[in-house]
Amino acid sequence: MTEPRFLPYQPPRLPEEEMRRQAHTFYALMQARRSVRHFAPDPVPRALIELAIATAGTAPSGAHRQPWRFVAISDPEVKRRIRLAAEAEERQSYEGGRMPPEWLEALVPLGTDWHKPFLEIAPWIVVVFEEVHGVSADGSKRKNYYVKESVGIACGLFIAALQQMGLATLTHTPSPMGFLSKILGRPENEKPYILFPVGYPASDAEVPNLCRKSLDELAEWISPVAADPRVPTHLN
Ligand code: IYR
Repeated sequence: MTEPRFLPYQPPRLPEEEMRRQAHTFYALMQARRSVRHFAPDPVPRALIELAIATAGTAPSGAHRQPWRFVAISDPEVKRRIRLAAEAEERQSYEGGRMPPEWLEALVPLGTDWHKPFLEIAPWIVVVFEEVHGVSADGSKRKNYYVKESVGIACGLFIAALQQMGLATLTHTPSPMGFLSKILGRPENEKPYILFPVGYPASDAEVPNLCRKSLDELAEWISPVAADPRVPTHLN
């Protein structure tokens, strides 16, 4: 058993006005984000992808196991193999009866189909693997905790980091994703979690006309009875 060890943690407290300003700026940045399926082929420096992955790696994780692995691909040959394998699976899903009519109906507003040209056009594909269990020095299995939650949070930070640097991405989950383990030669304790094409949006990129839920629709407040029953929103 290792003993717990602690360090002081005293990040500076900002004046409330400054907190509000920074929160608004970040909210506006994230509100402007859209999932993109039309990418420009322009290259993106590896250093930027490194920073986005490093940012993702700051996520909290169950028992601090950090159960994630990011595989970043810019090799056109490997991107092509991923595209072909993803399209073969997606074709089965869309046209081979694997997706029930209700699901296909739900995707109509997104305009998606089995063609995935972005997997070749985007300069980078980042495939995130969840580490289902760790492997100790003696080769035995080491349990991980809250793996899906931890990797999901890491992916959220990855998306935010890309948005902050003006890059676009898409949360893509070709299904099933086993082909990614094979093409990328990943060990048995890693399972594909999500795939992100990353790049600049194409100059003629379009996105579906969707609305996000308003704050009223997505939040509930449990406040003391004396509090103002209709507090004005601070989002404007
Ligand atoms: N994986 C398919 C289908 C798909 C599923 C959901 I849920 C989406 O939000 C979008 C697409 C595809 O990528 O086309």
